[in-house]
Amino acid sequence: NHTQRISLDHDFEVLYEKACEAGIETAFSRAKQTPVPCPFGSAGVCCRHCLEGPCRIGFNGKGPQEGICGANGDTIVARNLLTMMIEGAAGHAEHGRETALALLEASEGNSDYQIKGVEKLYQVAAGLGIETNGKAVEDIGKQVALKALEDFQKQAGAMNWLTLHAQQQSIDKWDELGITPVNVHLEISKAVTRTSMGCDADPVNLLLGCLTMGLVDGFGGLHLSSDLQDILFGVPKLVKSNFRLGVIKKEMVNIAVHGHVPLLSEKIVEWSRKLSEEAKAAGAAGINVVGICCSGNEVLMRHGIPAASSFSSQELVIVTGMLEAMVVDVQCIMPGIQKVAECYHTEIITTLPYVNIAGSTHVDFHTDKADKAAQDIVRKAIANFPKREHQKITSFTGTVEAYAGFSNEQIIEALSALNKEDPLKPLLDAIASGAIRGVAAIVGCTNVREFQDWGNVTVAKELLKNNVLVVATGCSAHSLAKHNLMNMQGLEYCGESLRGVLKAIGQAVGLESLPPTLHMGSCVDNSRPADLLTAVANRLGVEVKDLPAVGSCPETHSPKALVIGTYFLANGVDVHVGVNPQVSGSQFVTDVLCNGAKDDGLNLEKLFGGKLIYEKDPVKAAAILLRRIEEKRLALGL
Ligand code: BF8
Ligand code: SF4
Repeated sequence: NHTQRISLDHDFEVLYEKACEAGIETAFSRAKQTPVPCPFGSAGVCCRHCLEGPCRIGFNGKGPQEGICGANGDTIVARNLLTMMIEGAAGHAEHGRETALALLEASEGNSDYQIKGVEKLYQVAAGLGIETNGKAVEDIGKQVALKALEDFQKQAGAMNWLTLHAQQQSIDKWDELGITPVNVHLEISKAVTRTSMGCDADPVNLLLGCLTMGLVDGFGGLHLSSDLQDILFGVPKLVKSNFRLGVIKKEMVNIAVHGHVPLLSEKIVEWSRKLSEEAKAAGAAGINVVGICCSGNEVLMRHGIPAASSFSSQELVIVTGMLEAMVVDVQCIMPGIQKVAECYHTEIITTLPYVNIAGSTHVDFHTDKADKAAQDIVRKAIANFPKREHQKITSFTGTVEAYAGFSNEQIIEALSALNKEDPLKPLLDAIASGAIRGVAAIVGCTNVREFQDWGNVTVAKELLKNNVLVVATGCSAHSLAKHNLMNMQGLEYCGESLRGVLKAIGQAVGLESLPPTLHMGSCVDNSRPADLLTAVANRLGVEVKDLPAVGSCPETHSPKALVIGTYFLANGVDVHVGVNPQVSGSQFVTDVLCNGAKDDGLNLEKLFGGKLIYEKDPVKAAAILLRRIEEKRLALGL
């Protein structure tokens, strides 16, 4: 019975108790104050798209069955779902656009950034049909950046990044359904329009709109961001680092980087190293940067920066009393951090003009003054070190080792050690022989209403036990790492044949083995598992939808996770969510999303080849995913 517990990670339970005793509110305590969420919102039947409402549809046919305007439950539920998709896709697309601008500025030389991933630049340029012969790196960088920005402007055709990464069969299907996105901003603006009062009132059409948002997210958000970040900062390579609260060091100036776009956190890492003498002059042993959420994943993947917390426990990191500054950029930043910080010496520093938190410090951050901003921020943290209240400190010694940095380039490099001519072959052979039954991406969040890490870890262990190769991104990667699933200890959870494959590949690159699960990065880096699947499908001459591959988001919290899932659904991959996706108020919408190909009526599986699986119990969810993997194997003749 976990009702009084908040996390599988004991350190956070210690801090939660401490916070409760000190009367400090956190998301966990606020969640306990409203144990039951609003039933109308939970079912997706509450509409507040105009001032005649809010309207809500009564349950079981009782009470109003239409809003004032006549919108029925199916329309309202589908429209609310699309609203969530828009929100998720907009966040990722804005991330992509900012990165594209950063690349343009770096290429034009008026920025504090340079292109570090030259090989990736050539590869992306070639994919986009950009001539590279005899051109300077900056020139090519500029052409690539302009092609990326076109995906926010062009008025006809398909998005450049979609054509760059999608399989032709998928594009044909999307064209036929009329869901292929033209440009990110056009599609988002169209989707906002169609959800507004008096526009789209056809639940089927609205759900197709959700799929367009999935494609906008997948290509304009995920792929575009990962590609351009790899170009700017380099492609991640195998690194070893640490997780859990022991990564916060009592003798050091501790700075947490939190948010998503790595432009800021890259510079914080750089300047923390450069300014360590100043920290020593202030009486500290040096400067220690730790990661939270996806910013944490980004700097872990490229610099081996240790990770302190995933989403749901972000406020509790401050309760250690040892954080001099928490620097944030955008997304998944709880406003609650400011009030918690006020109980300690911690300074919350916001950095983007459109993400401020009342009461916090703001240091304006832009690519042409990134070095200056990062120095200011690091110096603020150093200045806070002497302000620590020693009686309020709770320190932890435990850390868990974890391997990360599994970009596709790194995976291919490892596989090349086994087969230089045809690197994918060892992986395909393992799948064909059944040594690996299939591939699962465990992605997404931790959610304050869930027992932290439990769903993520349980689904992973169940799949590993059954010889499924597991890759992870986002906050779920934090969960897996903290519980030994990214170091060699966790190999004991793998089935024997999977363990054999991991060892063979790992030993080829000088490790004892690959870790049981492969950390592929942040949430935008869900582009990486997608690219891996596409490469495997192309090599086999099949479609992604045919592969024994699944996605699972056991502790979903963010609309971003829902829209990432929708991107995978549009590619025919089954997607599991462990948290209510808020569509139960419409049987029709539920059927379209969750029914199988053999069921009556229209549904996703019939159209694309995969479906949404909503299952709260992680053991049952894993069993369903395993069954789906076996079904796809069978259909492939394996
Ligand atoms: O983009 S996994 S809680 S931090 S939404 Fe947020 Fe979910 Fe974490 Fe990263 Ni992704
Ligand atoms: Fe009510 Fe229709 Fe307005 Fe929604 S759009 S609040 S259902 S009147």
